[in-house]
Amino acid sequence: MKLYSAPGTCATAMHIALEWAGAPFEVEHLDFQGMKSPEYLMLNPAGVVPTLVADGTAMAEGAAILLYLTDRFPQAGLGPQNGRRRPSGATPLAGVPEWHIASLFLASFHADAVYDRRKRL
Ligand SMILES: N[C@@H](CCC(=O)N[C@@H](CS)C(=O)NCC(=O)O)C(=O)O
Repeated sequence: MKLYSAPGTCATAMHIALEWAGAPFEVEHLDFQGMKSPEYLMLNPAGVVPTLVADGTAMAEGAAILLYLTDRFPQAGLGPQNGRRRPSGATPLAGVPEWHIASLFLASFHADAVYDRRKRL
């Protein structure tokens, strides 16, 4: 799998999810110019990150990528735990950013604080 990302963006959440999934992957960091290159626009017509290429298919939208990784690597426990259920209904993606992206954002932005706290314990 290959993730197209850019440092400091929302795509960091997908990078973390790939690490947690434990699957082999590579990351290509793009700058804003690279996101608008004809080659990249073929993968993601919106010209934004993230894009995940898996099994020869390019996937856009961070929430969709997280759901894909959650389902493809169930052993990684990326989804809701302890009996909680993934939001469902007419708009199954609607609740995902709340419980998944937000937590991953927190984890990525506050990783140093978390590690420091662990060290102090
Ligand atoms: N709806 C998209 C939004 C992606 C998005 O806006 N990505 C930003 C970084 S967080 C980006 O690549 N911006 C570059 C630009 O707008 O040119 C998703 O959730 O994946």
